[in-house]
Amino acid sequence: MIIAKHIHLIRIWFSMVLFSMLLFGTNWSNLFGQELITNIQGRETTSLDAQWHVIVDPFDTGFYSYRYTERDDGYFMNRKQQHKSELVEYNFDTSPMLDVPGDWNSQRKDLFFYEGTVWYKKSFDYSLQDGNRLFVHFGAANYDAIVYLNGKRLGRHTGGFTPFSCEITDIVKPKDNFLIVKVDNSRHRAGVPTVNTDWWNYGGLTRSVTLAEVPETYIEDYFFQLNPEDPNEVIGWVQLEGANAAQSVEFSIAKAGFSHTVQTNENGYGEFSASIDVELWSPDFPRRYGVSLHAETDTITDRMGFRTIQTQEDQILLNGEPVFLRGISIHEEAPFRGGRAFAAEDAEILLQWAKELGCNFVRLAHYPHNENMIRKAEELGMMVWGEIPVYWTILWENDSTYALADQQLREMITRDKNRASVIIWSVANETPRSEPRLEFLRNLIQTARDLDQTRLITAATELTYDGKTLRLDDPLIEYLDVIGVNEYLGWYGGKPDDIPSHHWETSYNKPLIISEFGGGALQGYHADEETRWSEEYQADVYRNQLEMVDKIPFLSGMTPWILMDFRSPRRPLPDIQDYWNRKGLLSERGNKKKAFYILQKYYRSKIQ
Ligand code: GCB
Repeated sequence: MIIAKHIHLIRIWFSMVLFSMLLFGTNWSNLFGQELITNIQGRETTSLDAQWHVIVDPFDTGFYSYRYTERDDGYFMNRKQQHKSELVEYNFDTSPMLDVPGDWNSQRKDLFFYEGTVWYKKSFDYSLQDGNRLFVHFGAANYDAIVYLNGKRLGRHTGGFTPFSCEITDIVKPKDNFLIVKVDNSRHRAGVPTVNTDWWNYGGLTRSVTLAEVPETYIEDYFFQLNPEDPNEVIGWVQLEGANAAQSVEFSIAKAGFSHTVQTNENGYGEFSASIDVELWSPDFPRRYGVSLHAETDTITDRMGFRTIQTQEDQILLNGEPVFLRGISIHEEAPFRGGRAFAAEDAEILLQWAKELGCNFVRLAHYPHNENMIRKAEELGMMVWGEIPVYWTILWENDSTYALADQQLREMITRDKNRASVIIWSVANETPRSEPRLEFLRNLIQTARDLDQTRLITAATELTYDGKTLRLDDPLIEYLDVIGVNEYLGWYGGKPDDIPSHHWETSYNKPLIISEFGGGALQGYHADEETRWSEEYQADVYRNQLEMVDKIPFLSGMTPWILMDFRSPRRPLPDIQDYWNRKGLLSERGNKKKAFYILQKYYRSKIQ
């Protein structure tokens, strides 16, 4: 199986890179990636979600000495005063607490704009069954995390939106373990994202922290997807990790009468393709099956849908049939409570609003959202665009920037590759044209294709505005399956009334998703259509945009900007924005604006 071979080679390459990073050390690297535990929800776990003690450390005093060298007695040692004369200038146990998961900015007023280090500490007891292994798994920490258990440094992870885990088998004790994480959300010019974004830099342990107990040789990862060319064939591979690497592993779906056993090699890897007969997943019929993997030493279960996604000329085909993607863009912000969303309940609210709007598709902008969102989408029948934060002005010629982007792409695909909801990977948003940028993105696209040949690849490109002609001519388009493009006629340029007189051109025979259009409105503010920030102005933008885009012959979908108002430091206008981007169709309190109903009416008319 060529697809699977490729993936295996990539995995070996990835391990080699990580190994050399471990040997030689770098500042930016993911030193956890060697343990890519996937499907964390399908494992035997203990949650560490709770209140954790925190120390806010703006000068990194717990990490650097006054000579600015790394301390070996830093806060990670969790020292306590032993004698009344002893000087210890911190104390986790008397320090305040924050909820994990959760960003710090929305939990404490004094941390609203904070960017820097916060130390987190959680104590726990654990009796590990003899012969088993234990991992600590972080759903995400924004942006840079260094993890210590019982004073020992376990590793470091950079990148705020993807999971990482590491083994603690040899360190964990039955009683009084202390897990300490230094989380730093400072922005970096060479980072991914870089310093300039239009969203809030929420810091902290923003997603769940979990202990996962597995057998000595366990199922580390697996892939199980339909062949996009043939819905009666499934492609699979499995990766075992541990001493007993060569085993037989049975993939089975009881409800579909499917069973196939594959033999893993001395590296724990085995791959196959097999005939299968399943009811296909779609937004109208989000059928999911219970899938089991039985190895000789481990078992894991999953619930997954099966579907195919392809393009044919300028159309997108779901299960072989043309589909129009009635979408909306979403940021990972919690309705009502505010801050970063992380819970299944947050996902349920956001996706139900999208359903009410008439959507069958959501763009999860501009970074990988939490896994609950992807799973809920699969359950509710919502197709998903997944994205990495290669946004605006990335340092295209910097090797460590590339490595960070590459790592986040791999981590996103590793986590979500078995979800039927995800149909498309996006590698970049609104990046300025240049040769180095093209090379950077072409390499990312190649990686995405090597890792997953069952989904489509896109990016939000930029248009050329030539009078009344909008030209899709970004050279990046050549390498994409689907053209994404952001366009803000009627908001950042021109009047809403002028929008419909524009027309679109392209020389590429590929489907188009308009990945953004929109305008801002303060919910509840009413005026005439010419008044900025009124619901009427925003509604007029939508009315005119829909009239224009409806005439684009190669249009396959759209994800207007955006479902709900979201926090942004770039939006200070008093009494209107107050640090909210107001382009939501709903306010952050869940109140619908007029434009919501305009898009809803349009989408209802599009339902075949
Ligand atoms: C864009 C960006 C998005 C912004 C949006 C805006 O083009 O992709 O991140 O939030 O415009 O509101 O200006």
